[in-house]
Amino acid sequence: MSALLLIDVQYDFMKGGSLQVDNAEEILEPINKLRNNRQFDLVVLSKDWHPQDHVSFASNNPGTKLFESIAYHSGTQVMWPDHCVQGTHGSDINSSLHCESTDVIVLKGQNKQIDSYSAFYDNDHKNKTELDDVLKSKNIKEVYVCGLATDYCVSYTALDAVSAGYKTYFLEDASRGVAPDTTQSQIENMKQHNVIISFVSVGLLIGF
Ligand code: VGL
Ligand code: ZN
Repeated sequence: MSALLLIDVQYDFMKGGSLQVDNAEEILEPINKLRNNRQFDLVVLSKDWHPQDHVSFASNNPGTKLFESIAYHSGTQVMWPDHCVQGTHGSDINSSLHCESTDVIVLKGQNKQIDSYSAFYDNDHKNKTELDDVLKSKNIKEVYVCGLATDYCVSYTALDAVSAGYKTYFLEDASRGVAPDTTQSQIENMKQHNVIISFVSVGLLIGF
């Protein structure tokens, strides 16, 4: 059984959003094409879902600068602009993404004290979301991961998927990153950890 994991395809990560990722809109067409052409046993949509007082917002850490990394008990924490605040338009999934009523939504980043890039775990790996249980309950063995952003939530999710024992594909043309250097290094990191790097365009032509 296989699942498609669509990571954080939310307005705040796209054009006009508070943490916009370059060319993020370009992922909508390949993802929608993929869904029209291949039946997955399960489709999961993750949503970054922060309280307004979340630790990852520079606005909640006086004296810090946007995008700098600060030392934190769980490692380092990047100071992000306010984004994906629960219930705001920016936290909504882009309405051009083809969704179905059977899709499962997984929320992450709800604990104000710790960030959660992966859709499986908080960054300190102490608390998990329901994602692994949902996948196990449907007997999923293979996951295809894509969305926003490659260098953060997408790669962290793919790396946790490998650790949890899933055969894991990263779909590069259905993902975009925050910055070119971290995007490249995280793609290398995924390769080294047995994530299979693939493309929707290839999957549609010859199959994955
Ligand atoms: C993300 C930075 C902060 C992501 C979420 O979805 O990749 N990046 N929060
Ligand atoms: Zn976030």
